[in-house]
Amino acid sequence: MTGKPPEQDVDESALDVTPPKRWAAGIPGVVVSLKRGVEQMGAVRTATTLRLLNQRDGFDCPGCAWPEPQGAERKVFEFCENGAKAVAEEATRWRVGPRFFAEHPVAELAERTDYWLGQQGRITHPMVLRPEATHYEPVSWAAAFDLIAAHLRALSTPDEAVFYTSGRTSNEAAFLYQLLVRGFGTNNLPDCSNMCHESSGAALAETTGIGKGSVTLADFAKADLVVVVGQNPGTNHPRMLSALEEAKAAGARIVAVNPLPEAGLLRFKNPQNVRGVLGKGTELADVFCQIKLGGDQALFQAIGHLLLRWEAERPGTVVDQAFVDVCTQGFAEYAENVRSVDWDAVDTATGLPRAEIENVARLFAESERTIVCWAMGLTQHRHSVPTIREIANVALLRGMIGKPGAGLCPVRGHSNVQGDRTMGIWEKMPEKFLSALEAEFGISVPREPGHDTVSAIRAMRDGRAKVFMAIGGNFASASPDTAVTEAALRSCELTVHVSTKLNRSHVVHGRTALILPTRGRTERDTQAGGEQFVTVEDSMSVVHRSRGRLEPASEHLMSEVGIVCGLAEALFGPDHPVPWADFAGDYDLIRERIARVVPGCESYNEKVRRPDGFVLPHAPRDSREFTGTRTGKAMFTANPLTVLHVPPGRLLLQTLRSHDQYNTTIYGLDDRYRGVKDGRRVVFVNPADITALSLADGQLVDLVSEWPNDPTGHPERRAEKFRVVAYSTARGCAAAYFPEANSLIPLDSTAETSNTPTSKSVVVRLEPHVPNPHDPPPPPTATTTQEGANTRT
Ligand SMILES: Nc1nc2c(c(=O)[nH]1)N[C@H]1C(S)=C(S)[C@@H](COP(=O)(O)OP(=O)(O)OC[C@H]3O[C@@H](n4cnc5c(=O)[nH]c(N)nc54)[C@H](O)[C@@H]3O)O[C@H]1N2
Ligand SMILES: Nc1nc2c(c(=O)[nH]1)N[C@H]1C(S)=C(S)[C@@H](COP(=O)(O)OP(=O)(O)OC[C@H]3O[C@@H](n4cnc5c(=O)[nH]c(N)nc54)[C@H](O)[C@@H]3O)O[C@H]1N2
Ligand SMILES: [Mo]
Repeated sequence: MTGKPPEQDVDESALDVTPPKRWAAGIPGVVVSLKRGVEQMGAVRTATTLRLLNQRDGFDCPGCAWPEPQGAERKVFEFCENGAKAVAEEATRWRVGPRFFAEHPVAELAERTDYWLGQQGRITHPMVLRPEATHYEPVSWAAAFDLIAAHLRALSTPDEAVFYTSGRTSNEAAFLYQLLVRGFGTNNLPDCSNMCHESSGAALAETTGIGKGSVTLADFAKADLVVVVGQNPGTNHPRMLSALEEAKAAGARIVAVNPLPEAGLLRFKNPQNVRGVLGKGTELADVFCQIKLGGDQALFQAIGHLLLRWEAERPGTVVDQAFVDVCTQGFAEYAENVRSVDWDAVDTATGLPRAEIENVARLFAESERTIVCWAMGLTQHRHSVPTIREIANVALLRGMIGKPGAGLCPVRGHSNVQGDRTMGIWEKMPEKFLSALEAEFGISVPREPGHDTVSAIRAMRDGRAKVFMAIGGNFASASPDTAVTEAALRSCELTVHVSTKLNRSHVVHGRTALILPTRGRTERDTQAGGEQFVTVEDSMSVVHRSRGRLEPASEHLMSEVGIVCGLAEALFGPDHPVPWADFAGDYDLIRERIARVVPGCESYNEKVRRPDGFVLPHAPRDSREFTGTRTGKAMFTANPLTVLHVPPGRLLLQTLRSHDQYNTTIYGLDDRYRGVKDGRRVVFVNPADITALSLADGQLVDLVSEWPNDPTGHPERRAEKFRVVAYSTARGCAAAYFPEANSLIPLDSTAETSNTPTSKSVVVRLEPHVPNPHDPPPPPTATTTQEGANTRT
């Protein structure tokens, strides 16, 4: 056993700020990953565990959904710094058992940060918090399942229960979970994707007929232009940097579009090659467009406008007319819309010089093979869906879907979020899936769409939902409008969390609360039928096996599959048409059913046993067919331009991830690339805005979000005590970390069509913090940056 979890909680007064880095990974990344591993797992366990990470006979990284190389391309060490941290978190030797819960009343735990809670270790026993009790106490699995079943049966309709999923759940567990929920009688299956790539799914399903990306990993080495918009791969998808490096080596240009000059987009020191370790690394972005938050729709409209103008000047040189004629519809309406683009609006929305936009448009015009990648910078705005539609328009115009080295690439977050959706975790699965489920199992399932994340919170808040169950995730911290979400959870009769680690959702509980501890990806899963593996799908639709080898953190853990089956047996009794007990003993039996219900999964058991698994069909990618759209053709769309207007004296705030967290799991308090150390309550502001707002670098401020349209009559929300950090960000745009800033995001401020919270565009004012009697003494002042050190040069 090495070290101990922290006893003290975060002390923000230790915060230190230095100039940001201009390159990512390399040796410091390796050192950090090993250090974290050894601290939490010990040296031997670190070595054996990391060796299995992302290998064919090993387990899928619980970090991001970036794919593994196929065939001989796969390296002996196929992981990144942040993947190693994710593994260390799960494979930690620290434990949270009955004694811990006896020593810490829930009221005390509720005062702790997510960081402290997560660092305490793996949960070892099922625990219950009874009505009015002050402490969680151990409970048997059987009693826990009976308790949930009794609460569910007592509801006046199944729609009073909500079943959340986070994207780490395996395909097998997800398939059974949605079967349980639909068999019970509701489609209330919100998931983290509602807050994540829902906008991508909505826009792509409408325009290409399938809500998934059309690119494979091999396409990167063939591309001649890769555009990375609204994504920070150096932190959130570090293995993507290797793909970018490869693209670059093969001659591709890279364009980064981001309000922040993220280190990983600028230069990459690949820890896997000599040049990366000893040399200066590879310069990645050829062009960096420091765009304003929410300006991407305008940018892509302007690019479309220029492409059409150049086509008119030299017909036959820019538009892929053959593709447009054969494969698409709606071109005329689209062309009409962007022909009249309002350049003043483009200027206001993007803040980019006209020449820079022309330069990027020129790269699109000259490229034969373009890939556009994006993540949360595009999906979490009011106009996210039209923004992504606009990217699809440009790709269609140039015929960039369904050919090697080209395509649309929404880069997913959670390692199996895409697989969970394929397996039916969605509040509005299509009729075809639902009827296949009925035919396969001889049950009937409801058709009425269920709650997504935001509407689930409203339902709990308004007393229309009384039981909340989550398989993974941290709903309390990940959701918007923290005060509203927490009150919603607290108003439930029962909250149930299937979890590996302690988090805030366990201490913001219903009248009765259960924590059901589960095995993680890294752990061995032995059942009646022998040792099991599970399957997952990555961001590029590759489905493959994952098998852990470590001894489970405690003998009392159940697998997620086992938990779903146990609950189903308690709820439905022994005569149910679904053979739950058999499923729990042998996961091949679940996969046989998946093969018959889920499109593209025929012969599933055989195909997932192939060395690299198999790739799910994707008609646009495979054969340039767009059978999934309304018209059977790829759809151009004409979208009115949205320009976000920020009142004078206000900033537009985005909430993003530091380099030392996995969503609400806080690994540590440093954001190495951005130069922040030992603290998280910071707000990054452009130095010119700091001056214009009469603030000072290093000053403590309260962030007050303003949303006059709030339908619940709360136009303002306040988050206290953030330190101003002078930083290179687009003018008028600020940034703070998720989840600390979630309290500022109004529940009802969501994206059109996808209903995703607008976590990347919140209007805020910064008010100097007025010390109150509870504040600790102020820190010494010498630690913040020298004037301008963090700004773009
Ligand atoms: N280590 C680690 N890996 C992770 C995660 C993690 O927390 N930690 N989370 C996982 C999950 S669930 C997800 S969804 C992904 C998230 O991956 P990212 O989307 O990279 O995550 P964010 O930190 O939210 O970063 C958003 C990026 O978009 C930029 N941006 C914000 N608004 C705009 C905009 O309006 N326009 C443009 N052009 N850019 C904008 C921000 O400056 C930032 O660089 O990562 C996954 N991988
Ligand atoms: N303001 C703001 N809010 C955001 C975002 C943002 O950018 N800004 N991003 C959004 C995005 S993209 C996402 S995806 C969501 C994330 O929302 P969630 O997926 O709900 O949150 P996580 O923090 O990923 O969940 C972490 C918890 O999962 C549990 N866990 C970990 N591994 C396992 C496992 O193997 N099995 C089980 N059962 N449990 C496990 C642990 O108990 C851990 O505490 O947050 C969203 N919220
Ligand atoms: Mo995500």
